[in-house]
Amino acid sequence: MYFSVLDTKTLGQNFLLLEETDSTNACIKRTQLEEAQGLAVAALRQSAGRGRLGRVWESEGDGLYLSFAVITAAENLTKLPLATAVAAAKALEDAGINGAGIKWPNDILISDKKIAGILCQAWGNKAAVGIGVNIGQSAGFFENMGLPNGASLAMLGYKTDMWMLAGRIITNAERCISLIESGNYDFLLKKYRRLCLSLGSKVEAIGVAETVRGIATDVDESGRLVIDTPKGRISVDSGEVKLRTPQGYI
Ligand code: BT5
Repeated sequence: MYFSVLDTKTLGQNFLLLEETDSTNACIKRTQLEEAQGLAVAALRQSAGRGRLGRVWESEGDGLYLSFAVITAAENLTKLPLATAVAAAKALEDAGINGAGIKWPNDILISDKKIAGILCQAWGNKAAVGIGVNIGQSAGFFENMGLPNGASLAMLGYKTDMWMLAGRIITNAERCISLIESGNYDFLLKKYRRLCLSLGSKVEAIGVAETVRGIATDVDESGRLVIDTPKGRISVDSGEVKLRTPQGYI
C-alpha cells in the first residue's frame, strides 16, 4: 500500500520497515550521508520514541512511527518542521480524514486532540524528519499514559491504512520541501497559515522566566509565532505554546 501511493522522485523510495527500534529518527541519524538519500524508516514499535525538547513519544504500537532523511542546503533545514506539518495535515485530508489543523509549530490536532507530532533534527545539511501518528489506540491507552489531550484516528471513527498514509505524507513532504528549495517558501507559508489553528486564538507561551498569554496573530517569515499580549507584541521561535480550547489550554 505504501508504494502504491508513493509518488516521489527520491524521498522514501528506499523504505525500511522494522518490527521494533529505539527511535526511527535515531535510525536515520545513524546512517551515513550517502545511504541516507531517499531513505525512510518505519517501525511497528519504538522503545525510545522521542518528542521535541527531549520529551517522550509513546510508541507502544497501533501508531505510525515514520522518519525520513532530508539532504538539503543548511538554510532550508529550519523550514522543515513547517513543511512537514503542512504535508501531514494535507495527507490526512487526502486520506479522507477531516478537520486536521496545525497547533504551532507542528502538532497535528483534530477536534482539539493531538493526533500526530513531528520531530525534525538536523546535522550539517542532513535532517531526520520524524512523524508519529496515532492510528488505532483506544481511549484507555491515552488515559493510562496520562495524555488527556491525545487521541487516535480510530477514536474519531476512522479506519486508516497507515502505510497508505505514510506514502501520502512522504509524497506531500517531497512537494513541500521542493517549494522551499525552488524559492517558493512564501507559498508554503501561506498554506501553513491557513492550516494553523493557533492563529487568531488565545495562546499561552511558556518561557523560561514567565508565562505569557495573548492572541496569536501571525507566523512570520522565520516561522516564529507572533503573539499580541497585554504588554505588547512578542515573537516566539521555540518552546511550548499552548492553545486555548473549550477544555482549557492544551
Ligand atoms: C512531538 O513532540 O510531538 C514529536 C513527536 C514525534 C514522534 C515521531 S515517531 C517517529 C519519530 N521517531 C521518534 O523518536 N520521534 C518521531 P512534542 O511536541 O515535544 O510533544 C511531546 C508530548 O506529546 C509529550 O510530552 C506528551 O505530552 C505528548 N505525547 C506523547 N506521546 C503521545 C502520543 N502518542 N499521542 C499524543 N500525544 C503524545
